[in-house]
Amino acid sequence: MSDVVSYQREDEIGLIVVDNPPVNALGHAVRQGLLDALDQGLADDGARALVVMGAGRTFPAGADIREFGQTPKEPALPDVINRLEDSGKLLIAAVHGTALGGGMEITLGCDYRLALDSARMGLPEVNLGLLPGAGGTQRLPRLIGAQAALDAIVGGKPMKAGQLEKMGVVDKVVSGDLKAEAIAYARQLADDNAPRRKVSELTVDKESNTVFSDYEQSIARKKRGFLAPFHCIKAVQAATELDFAAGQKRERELFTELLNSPQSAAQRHVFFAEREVGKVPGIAKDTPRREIAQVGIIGAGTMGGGIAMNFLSAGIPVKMLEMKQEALDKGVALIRKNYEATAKKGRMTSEQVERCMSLLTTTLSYDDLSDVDLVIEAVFENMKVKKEVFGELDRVTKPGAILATNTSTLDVNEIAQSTRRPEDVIGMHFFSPANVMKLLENVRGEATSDEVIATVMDLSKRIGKVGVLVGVCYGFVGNRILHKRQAQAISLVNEGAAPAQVDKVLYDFGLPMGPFAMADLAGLDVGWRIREGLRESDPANAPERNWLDALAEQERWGQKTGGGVFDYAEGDRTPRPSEVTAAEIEKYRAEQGIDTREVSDTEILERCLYVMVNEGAKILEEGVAMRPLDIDIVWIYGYGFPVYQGGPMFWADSIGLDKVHAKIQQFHDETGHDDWKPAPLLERLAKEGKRFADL
Ligand code: T1G
Repeated sequence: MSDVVSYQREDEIGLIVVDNPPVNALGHAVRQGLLDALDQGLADDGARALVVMGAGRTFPAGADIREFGQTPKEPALPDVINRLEDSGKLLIAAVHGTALGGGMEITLGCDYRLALDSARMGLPEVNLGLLPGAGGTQRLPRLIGAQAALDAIVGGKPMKAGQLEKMGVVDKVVSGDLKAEAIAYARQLADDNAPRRKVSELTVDKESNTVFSDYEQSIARKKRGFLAPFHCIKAVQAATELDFAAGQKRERELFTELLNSPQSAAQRHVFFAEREVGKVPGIAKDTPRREIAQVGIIGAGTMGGGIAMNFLSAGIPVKMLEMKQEALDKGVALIRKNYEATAKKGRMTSEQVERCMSLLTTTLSYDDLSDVDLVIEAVFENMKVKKEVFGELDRVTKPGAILATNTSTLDVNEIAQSTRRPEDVIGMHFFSPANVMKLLENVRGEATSDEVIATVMDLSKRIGKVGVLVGVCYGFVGNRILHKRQAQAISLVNEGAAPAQVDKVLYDFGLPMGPFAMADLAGLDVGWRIREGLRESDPANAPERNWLDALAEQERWGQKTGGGVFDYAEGDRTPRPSEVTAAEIEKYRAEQGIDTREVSDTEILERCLYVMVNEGAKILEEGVAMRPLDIDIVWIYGYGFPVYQGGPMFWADSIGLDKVHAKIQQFHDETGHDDWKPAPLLERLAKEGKRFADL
């Protein structure tokens, strides 16, 4: 008998129990164990019906993702489920926790499905660049029709037990003791001589002849560049055109194509990376955490308000401080406006809006922050102002309170040194809009204690963020790499490319927008003011004036002024090439005596991405990022790097570091520019034929 699947009989009912912590993943041993337990149950004359269930926290949550990419071992899951469905006894699935992917497919191979009211089921394979490969694309449409199956499979979102009962997937929803409920239900079915119900023998309702082409069109924009969603549609279509066996064969072909695709390898990398970033090497699992029951926010501007919403939405009371009442009123009004907009879209109830707003209080006095557990400062990006704020916080907050700064560029160590408790100071760099963007760069200072780091990393999850721990340097991980890419984009235009050409190359690569459309969204004035500041404070090292400065000086600040690098029609965010910009670029090239040349799309892609990889390697050498996967997650959740490319460091591995290094060396030989000086780490890995993933 396998040690991950057991069989026992209780009250004339055979129980097949999967026990493979943490999530009962359907690895090889579990698949074999299921067949062995099934055979035992079928041979057990005392068992009138069989129940399949999971031990621990959940029904099987899918295939073992770690096995993908390895040589597959028999029995394969589709065969296991076909055996379950063809077995000679009534089979009931009893679901708790999250029956996902292959787990849900097992339930579809059973005659009846019972679920706890807290359970969820779904087919999220598309999020791994895959499709349900164990009969899910053939059985689910037979149960709920093609349209609803497409929503479930292409959407990949888990569904609640109650919703599934309404859809006819779950037959009974229970609460309390699942095993007892399952045995009682199985006995009832046996007593009632309930019929076997093979889902594979059902036919699929196809709502219309265009349901599949319509669906493809409906996701074309949102799923641009992805492979899996469109393979999912093809598989469900096969269910409506072929008999079950042929459909399952087609499903397997499409599944195998995806499994062997670079996209799925990238998305599986991201699945594990997203979980790994939360673990901080060197900080023990049992490091004490501080309780965060109340939070103070300094600054009620766009960032302060967005940050506050994360805590309010997580049920954590917030005290918001400002210097003037009208700034507070404006900040509170913006928070309410954002919540009401979400409610209008049906993603919140008005009760939930009121509950969040009821957790928000405001103050004009620092003394009112004496009882909070954490304060996050989100004031003007100026060191003098930051130090004044932290001086006040140091004076009023209780011992053990965590003092965090939302700075995106300033030195966290210098801010910490302006207090008597630098060990309690940390950076919490939210991304705008802070209530929407999932990424949170948590910045550890030289003195930041393990307790503060562990507390803030856990808190990141609690407020629905992906927290990545980074070190102190200019721009931390995300912006530092972004600055290098933007610099390359500008150089490429100086040398002959058009801004629209550069943007199209990166857009086609899968980024939500190119460098110049992004600059127009953020506002050309932001970068210009920082450069002007440097030109005043440090003229010797200040950046040279370029055509972007010329645009900013003409108040072409981007979308907000109807024109920046690109032109924007009233109420339309579509970037259109601008004659003003073209003229400024021409003027700049002439002033610099630049002989322009044809710039290829390949060169644009290589220069914009390889400079990111090289900077990423330097960041790893300096310890500003702990692992390459931290950089990948920062860029995926903070800058829209396509998940199906896996992040800049994973992508570089997929290209081959020897090839990346050789090109970087060539760019360095050609330009002599420091940004192209190959990072020693990259050089070493390339020479040793290794990958960043081997670090
Ligand atoms: N395989 C291997 N490891 C898994 C796993 C899986 N399916 N799911 C979770 N883990 C690990 C995870 O890495 C972590 O490890 C620990 O379990 C706890 O997870 C044929 C092709 C179930 C909702 O996509 O969505 O079936 O970090 O931190 O927040 O059609 O995990 O502790 O070392 O995420 O409570 C389809 C994936 C597979 C579900 C729990 N299934 N898992 O969330 O804990 S493809 C999925 C999840 C498939 C078939 C196809 C979540 C969860 P560690 P966690 P959680």
